[in-house]
Amino acid sequence: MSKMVEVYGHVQGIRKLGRIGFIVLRTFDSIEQVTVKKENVSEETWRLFKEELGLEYFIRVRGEYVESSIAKLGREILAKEIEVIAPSKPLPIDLSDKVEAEFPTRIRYRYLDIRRPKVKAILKVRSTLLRAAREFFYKMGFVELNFPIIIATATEGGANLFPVKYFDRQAYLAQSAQLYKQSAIPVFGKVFTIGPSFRAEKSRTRKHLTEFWQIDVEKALTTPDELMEIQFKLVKYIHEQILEHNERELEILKVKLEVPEYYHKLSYDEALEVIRRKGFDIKWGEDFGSDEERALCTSFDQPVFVTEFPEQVVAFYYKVKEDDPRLAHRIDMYGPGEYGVEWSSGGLREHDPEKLRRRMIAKGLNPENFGWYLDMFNYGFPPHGGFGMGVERLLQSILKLDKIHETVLYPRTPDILEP
Ligand code: AMO
Repeated sequence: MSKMVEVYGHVQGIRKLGRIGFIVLRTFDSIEQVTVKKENVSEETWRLFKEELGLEYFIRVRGEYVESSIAKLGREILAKEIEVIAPSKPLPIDLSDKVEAEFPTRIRYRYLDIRRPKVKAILKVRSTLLRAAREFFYKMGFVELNFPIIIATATEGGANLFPVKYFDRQAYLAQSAQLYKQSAIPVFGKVFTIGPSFRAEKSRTRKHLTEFWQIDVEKALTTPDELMEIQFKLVKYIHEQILEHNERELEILKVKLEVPEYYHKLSYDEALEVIRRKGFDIKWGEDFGSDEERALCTSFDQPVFVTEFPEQVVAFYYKVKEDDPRLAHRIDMYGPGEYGVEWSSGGLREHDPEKLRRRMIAKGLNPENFGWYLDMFNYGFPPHGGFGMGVERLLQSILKLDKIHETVLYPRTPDILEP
């Protein structure tokens, strides 16, 4: 095997011995081993290699591929010529994955941190997750839509809105696509979007971001069972696609991915029992906090759906159960195990404008702020339901990451606004 090649990449590692040396070259899609021998290169290339070249220099290497039993790819490049395209300052953080800098330092230099193989691997898996979700819904005949980000009202309750000055009016960043995805139901029947949500929550936890992405889905004439089935199949397909396309990334991240085989379905009351058995004193009518959620997730090794939440903990747009008005048709999905978190929330929606108006008032919201939303239900609005799945939380569970921040290129939290 001998073939002349020209490769561009960053110097990820460099080792200089007497008349020979090695470069680990990180190209955009692989890691190449480059061997530089004094007798094979010009004086200028040898000088450059010995005296100038440093970590993260972006270089062009011309040489030939030769077989190698020690290189990972089974080949190495025997350099003939090296050219520096762009030099690099000495690095403020280690990028080798060997010594990980403290988290705040990594974030400060996130534009360099993302060059680390581990971070790159996470972001590549994220890309597969998004493509798989999109593919899944296209195959099922859903229409992909885009909803406004600058909006006039709260969609998930008023507490955690980011205000935006909109000329002489007050606007907000969307907490979700909720009201808008519902508005498209009479037209398309099956819609989805993959887009950002913004929440001004001062939660400094391993699973909260102020800007996160949702796979937001809405379907006419659906049932709780169908919504669970769709979500389970979606998550399964995402796992399968990651297994198929990200073997190398999973190896870098040392993750053994297991495709979900089936799911558990518990009522809220049954979930309370599981949580109480783990020693938590949660009262009927309370939503699950982080500790309760953890107790639930670690009780299972397959995804779990919890259905029929108490009416007082669900948002105004959920449908109350007709035969038991203490309960509403909300369904949450949880990932299993140590890294399990709430993957999604969803359920059936109320489409009777008068009932909706009353629920808004009961929940302390002013129906006047929801004029167009309430009005749209007066024009032949089909019954419907849907869900919003958190992209970062799902990825965090899949890749068994301690911090959700690792799943985004540039995380946003109460403390992080730059870069
Ligand atoms: P909810 O507010 O439960 O529901 O959000 C849906 C999913 O989004 C993820 N998520 C978050 N991820 C990171 N940081 C956060 N601060 C954060 N908050 C939520 C979670 C959660 O399950 N409109 C409804 C969905 C629907 O009913 O269709 C909604 O927004 O994974």
